[in-house]
Amino acid sequence: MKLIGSGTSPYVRRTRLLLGDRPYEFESLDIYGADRDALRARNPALKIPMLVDGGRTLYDSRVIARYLSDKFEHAPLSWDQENLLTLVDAANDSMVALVLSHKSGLDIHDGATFHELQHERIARAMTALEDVAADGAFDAWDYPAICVYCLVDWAEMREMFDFAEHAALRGVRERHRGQPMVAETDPRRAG
Ligand SMILES: N[C@@H](CCC(=O)N[C@@H](CS)C(=O)NCC(=O)O)C(=O)O
Repeated sequence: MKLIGSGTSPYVRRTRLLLGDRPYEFESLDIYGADRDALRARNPALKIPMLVDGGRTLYDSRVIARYLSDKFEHAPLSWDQENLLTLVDAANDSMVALVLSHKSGLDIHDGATFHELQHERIARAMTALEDVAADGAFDAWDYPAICVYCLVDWAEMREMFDFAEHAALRGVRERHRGQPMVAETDPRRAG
């Protein structure tokens, strides 16, 4: 298997944490710079991660997780867990959109409808995740916990969210920071 991604993407990191110590090759792409053509050649959606296995290329971390779950005969996620992943992805996608807006020179606090919709979605989704985290939904190191860990750690690194009022989400990070491959995949280590 080959995983194509980057050292900073939270979606790539969750896939690396799911793969753990299984053997695979990791190829890092600079998707907004030197490796843009390589990305264009491999994924018309122009996003990372991608997983290549045999003759098949899979796009999207959630599809990759489903594929790996089938391949390694893990129990499927429950519908409640799928909903939690949708909340994680909603918050993370909106944060990525705001980071790109900021990198484009826009003021993400200018009151523009596009920016306000992202801020509102992030606030709602993070509050919902905080509530279930407080009830122990991410206490076990399973795929939903991995995705929450990657979101919280990346949001903190990018200064995209103030966790002062979200003690349970901070707790998920503290609880799992020693899990296998977490230190090795820290986005702060990527150039
Ligand atoms: N739903 C996708 C989201 C992946 C995603 O947004 N990746 C970002 C990197 S963190 C990306 O490739 N962004 C490129 C872009 O938005 O142009 C997944 O779960 O894999």
